[in-house]
Amino acid sequence: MSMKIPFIKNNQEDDELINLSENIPNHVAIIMDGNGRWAESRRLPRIAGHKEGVKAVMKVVRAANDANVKVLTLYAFSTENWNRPKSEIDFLMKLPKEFLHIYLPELMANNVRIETIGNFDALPAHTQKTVQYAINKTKTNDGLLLNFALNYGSRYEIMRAIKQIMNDVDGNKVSLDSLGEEEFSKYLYTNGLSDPDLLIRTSGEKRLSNFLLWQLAYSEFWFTDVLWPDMDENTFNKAIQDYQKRKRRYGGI
Ligand code: V07
Repeated sequence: MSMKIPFIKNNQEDDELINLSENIPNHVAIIMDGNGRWAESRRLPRIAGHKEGVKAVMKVVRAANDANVKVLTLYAFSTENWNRPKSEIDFLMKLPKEFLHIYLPELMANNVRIETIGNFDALPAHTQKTVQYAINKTKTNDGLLLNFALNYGSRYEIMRAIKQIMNDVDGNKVSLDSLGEEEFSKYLYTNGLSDPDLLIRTSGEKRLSNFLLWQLAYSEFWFTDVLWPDMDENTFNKAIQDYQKRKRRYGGI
């Protein structure tokens, strides 16, 4: 990974230098949108956009690691994505293997830990096997947590939490009177993680699309027209700088 640069020049609007080491978001979540559009604009099949998107994932992992971000949660496959053509789903389900085949050595060398959130058991067996291998292999790494949302849907996650809570109330493991927000959070896939400080969505769409509805309650949102396969270290750093400026404004008032 590239060397850390302590000061980088801010965008053109003002000539201020922003210290990249201050007010770094602990947890960044990203909706990786625009792969299909990227491909279509090049008269390529949609899957060519997904393939190109894999490279952008690694660029952002490097940038997040360099910026000292602790958790990076990436929306790789939603519960709604099952409505896509079978051929596209089959292709998407092979991407974890493609990604890990190329990049797992670099992730290991940089102490990155891989985890997932979502309905893991409903993924194809071959995908589960590949991803589980990477989770096991990286489980003692104590650097960046690279958290893939795979077969993730926020409403499903919340319903699942409610059902588990009702079960635990039945079994006297939890009492409804003592159930608060913090206790409720423990029933979500993100148990143990702090909420995202910053949400990024690419390709100009400004929707949550069933991503981390509970967890994003207080997060800063940052949108860009850049399509996911064109995402790089520079655009990621812009998002971080914008976040830093917002935080500094709060501090000044
Ligand atoms: C997927 C590539 C990025 C653009 C958005 C959708 C397509 C990386 C992974 C992955 C998942 C688990 C893992 C290692 C890598 C991935 C899917 C789609 C389903 F352990 N990219 N990527 N998984 N896309």
